[in-house]
Amino acid sequence: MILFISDLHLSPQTPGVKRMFLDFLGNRARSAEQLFILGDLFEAWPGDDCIDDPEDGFNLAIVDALRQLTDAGVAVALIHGNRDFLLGEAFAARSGVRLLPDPYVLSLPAWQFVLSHGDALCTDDHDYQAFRTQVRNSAWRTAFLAKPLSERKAIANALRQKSESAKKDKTQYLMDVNPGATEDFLREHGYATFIHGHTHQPATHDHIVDGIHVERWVMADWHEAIGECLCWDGETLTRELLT
Ligand code: LP5
Ligand code: MN
Repeated sequence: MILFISDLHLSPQTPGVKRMFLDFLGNRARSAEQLFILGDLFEAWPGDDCIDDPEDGFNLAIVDALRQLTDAGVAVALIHGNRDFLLGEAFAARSGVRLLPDPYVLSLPAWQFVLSHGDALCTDDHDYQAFRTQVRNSAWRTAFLAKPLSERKAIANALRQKSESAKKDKTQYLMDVNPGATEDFLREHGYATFIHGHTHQPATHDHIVDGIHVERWVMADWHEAIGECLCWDGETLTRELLT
């Protein structure tokens, strides 16, 4: 069995989500062979040195819980989100989680999936795409990570606030995937079943691309009392509610 989760936005401000996630890792996920995390596991990740932040043991507790799961033999893999694109090799080594490229094609004996966070397809949001190009650049990344952790945390907080206020002025279509870009994406990935998060608009969409039926599963973000995982049992994909 393979499980997929996305958009938990873990932070000390949402203890209910943390509790559900630790419960998920200790119970539901133990019976899986693989767990895929499709981005935005964390509310904001300012660099891997935040694991040992002396001011905050939150991230260490999450990394340790992931390590217990990977040590128990469950293969855990992660695609970066727009909040945690700075999760790096130190995080991977400490947690046992494998970092995947975005998009990632998951070829199984009975089915093909393509996995992504989903933000790259929100092509109508020009402000966001410009921001994304800037921060995903390796020179920018090196310069940012050279700043003290306290400064990076302050920048991340300021950007979160900026993002929340910018979103108030954006119409809904800007914050969803672009239909044409999505169709091209499905074609480029051989009409595989597409699973993504990011938009916080959970639904299962039916696309007809070049006369071929393709499913697109949008995962839900987690809230204090409710979360979601998708489960592939080898034949069917189903949504499971987590509480
Ligand atoms: O995240 P969410 O759901 O609120 O909205 C996203 C887009 N916003 C973002 C910004 C993140 O929320 C900020 C997270 C920072 C954590 C990273 C840690 C450290 C990195 C620091 C980087 C400097 O991704 C939002 C989309 C929305 O999804 C839907 O798709 O609309 O996009 C924006 O809000 C972007 C704004 O429109 C433009 C922001 C311009 C900011 C310019 C500052 C540049 C500073 C660069 C370097 C210091
Ligand atoms: Mn996102």
